[in-house]
Amino acid sequence: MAKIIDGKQVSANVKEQVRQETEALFQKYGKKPGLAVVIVGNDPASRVYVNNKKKACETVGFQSFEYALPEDTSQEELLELVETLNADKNVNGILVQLPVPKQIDDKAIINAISAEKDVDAFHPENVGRIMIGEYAFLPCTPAGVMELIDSTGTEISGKRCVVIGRSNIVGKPMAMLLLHRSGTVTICHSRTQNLAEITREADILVAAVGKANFVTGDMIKEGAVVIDVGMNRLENGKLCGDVNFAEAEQKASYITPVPGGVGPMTIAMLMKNTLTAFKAQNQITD
Ligand code: L34
Repeated sequence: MAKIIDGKQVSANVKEQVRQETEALFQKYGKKPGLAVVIVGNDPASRVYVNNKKKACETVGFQSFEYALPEDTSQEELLELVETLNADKNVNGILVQLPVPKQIDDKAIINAISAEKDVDAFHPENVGRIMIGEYAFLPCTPAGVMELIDSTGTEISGKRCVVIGRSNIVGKPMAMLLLHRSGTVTICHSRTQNLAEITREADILVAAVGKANFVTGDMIKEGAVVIDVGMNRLENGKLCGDVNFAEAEQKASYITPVPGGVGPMTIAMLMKNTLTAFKAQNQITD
C-alpha cells in the first residue's frame, strides 16, 4: 500500500520558509514582495486557483494585486495592463491566469510580460534558460513536483522517469527538471504506442494528461513513485486526478492525492519565485 505524499504539508513548509525570509528582508530593507495576478473572464476553476494564490500571498506576507477583467477584454487591453505592471516598481511578479478567453492570444501575453517578473517562467527567455540549466525561476508546477519527489527521499539520479503529457507548461519542463537531476527520462503523449509498456518501466511516473483516471493500476510498476498533476472536474463536481488512485495506491510506494497534492505545491512555488524576483529586482543578494 502506497504512502500518501501530503502536498498540503510540503507546501506549508515551503511557504513557511518564504514567510520567514520575507519577514527578515522586511526588517532589513523595509520592503516586501508584490505579486500581480490577472484573471480574465469567469472560469470557476481559475477563480478558485486565483483565490488560493491571493490567500498564499497573505500567508507569506506579500502584497497582492488582483486584476479581474471581463470575459470580453481585448488583447490590446490586456497588453496595456501588462505594460503598466511591467513598469510598476511595487509589482515584482506578474501572472496572467491561463486559459484566457479565445479572442486573446496567450503567447502574445506571455511574450509581453517582462522576463524578470515572469514568475510562471513561461516567457521564452525563461524557458530557454531552463533548457541550459541557468535559470532564475522554474515553472511552478514542475518545480512543485520536484519538491514532492524530494520529500519522499527518493533518489532521482539514474532512475527511469516517465512523464505523460508534453505541454509547454508541465510535460516539457517537467522532463527537463528530471533530466537535470540525472533521471533517464521518457516523454509519452497521445501518439505514443504501447504506452503501458513504457509506464510500467517507470520508477517515477508523472501524469499530466488532463483525463480523469487515465493511469490505471496495470500501468504502474510495483514500488513506483506516482505524481498526479491532473485536475479534472467530474460531472458531480468532484475533483479527480489523471491517476486511478484506488488502483494505483495498491502498486505505488508513494502517491500524491488530488486535491491536496500538486495543486498546493504550484502555489507554494509561485511564492518562492516571487520572492526570488523581488530580491533580484532590488539587488538583494542575502
Ligand atoms: N498563468 N495559469 C498560470 N499559471 C499557473 O500556475 C496556472 N496553473 C494551472 C492553470 N493555469 C495557470 C495553476 O495555478 C493550474 N493551477 C492550479 C493552481 C492551484 C490549484 C490547482 C491548479 C489548487 O489549488 N488545487 C487544489 C484544489 C483546488 C480546488 O478545490 O479546486 C488542490 O488541492 O489540488
